[in-house]
Amino acid sequence: SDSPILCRLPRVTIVGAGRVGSTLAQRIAEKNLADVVLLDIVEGMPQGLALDLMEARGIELHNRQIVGTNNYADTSGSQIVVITAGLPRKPGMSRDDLLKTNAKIVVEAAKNAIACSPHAIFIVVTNPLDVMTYLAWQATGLPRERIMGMAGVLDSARFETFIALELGVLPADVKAMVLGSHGDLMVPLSRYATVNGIPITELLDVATIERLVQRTRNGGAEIVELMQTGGAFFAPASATSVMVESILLNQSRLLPTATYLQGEYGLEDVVIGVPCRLGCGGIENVLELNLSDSETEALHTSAQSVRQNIMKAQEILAMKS
Ligand code: TXD
Repeated sequence: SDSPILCRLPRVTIVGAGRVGSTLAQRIAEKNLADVVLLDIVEGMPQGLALDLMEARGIELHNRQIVGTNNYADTSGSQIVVITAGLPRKPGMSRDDLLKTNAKIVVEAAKNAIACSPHAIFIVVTNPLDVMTYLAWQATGLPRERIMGMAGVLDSARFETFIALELGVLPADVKAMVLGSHGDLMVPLSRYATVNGIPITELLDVATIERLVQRTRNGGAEIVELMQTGGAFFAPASATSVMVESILLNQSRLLPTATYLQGEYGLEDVVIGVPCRLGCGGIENVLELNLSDSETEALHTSAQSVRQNIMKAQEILAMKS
């Protein structure tokens, strides 16, 4: 029923029309990247959001379709499926506390979506991110090139923001990469962070860099504590939109991406964030950096905690079926 696409406008399905999902729909439509299908279990809500976004088109000067639905049949033939369905954190919760509720939601969403869009590339956003990406990979049976998670682009943007604020420079001039799992064990690579090519180690002392790294690790929780009613969504939606853009426009951007590792960095059968080139085939290649011993150790510790949570999630899923 689904034929590979070419002559159609690109279509991106977003499962979960909550705060990240609806903001992402706006970004994708207003950047003129694709038509968007917003799907949620709540009846009427995605339809209302879609109508609202459609009514902004004349003002924002674009002509992309935004459809809201509760039915997977309306998502068929999507080039990209983004999964944001699930619960966000409340104050005091870790991302791992979301495991139980979100595992079932993500597996179900992934299975339903792949059935309607067998050629799609999947981007998982739901927390705990690395575990959910692994479960979605398993549930869809997709090759690893076509299923990935968003976290590193956001974590890197947070690190870049804090560096830019500290130095009083334009955020876009700061480049940094954060690897590892999306959580307290993320691995910000300070020695690779630069301001227009100048390493931040030339510009900031060790204690300051460590303070910025800590703030990055805590970046999600800092916002949850302030908002009290959910987590960040503007920067997460922006971060997801650049991954969507790099795939749809075949930009080959090198972005930190949660991917299923097959021996890279000495890790296998686990999902974790590493630099990946994203183009029209999804993940075009996984870049293996020459990490220092302490960076490798941090990455392995991070992977170990993801592994433990994958096992927990699998037990939970087995119990419910
Ligand atoms: O860096 C990252 N990966 C993240 C992840 C950055 C920000 C947010 N991150 C996580 O994304 C967050 O911890 C959550 O697990 C998800 C979604 O966050 P959001 O803030 O958008 O949560 P909302 O506003 O509660 O939206 C979730 C929606 C809501 O509308 C539910 O009705 C819907 O998901 N939902 C479902 N949709 C479809 N199908 C099912 N089964 C379903 N269950 C809930």
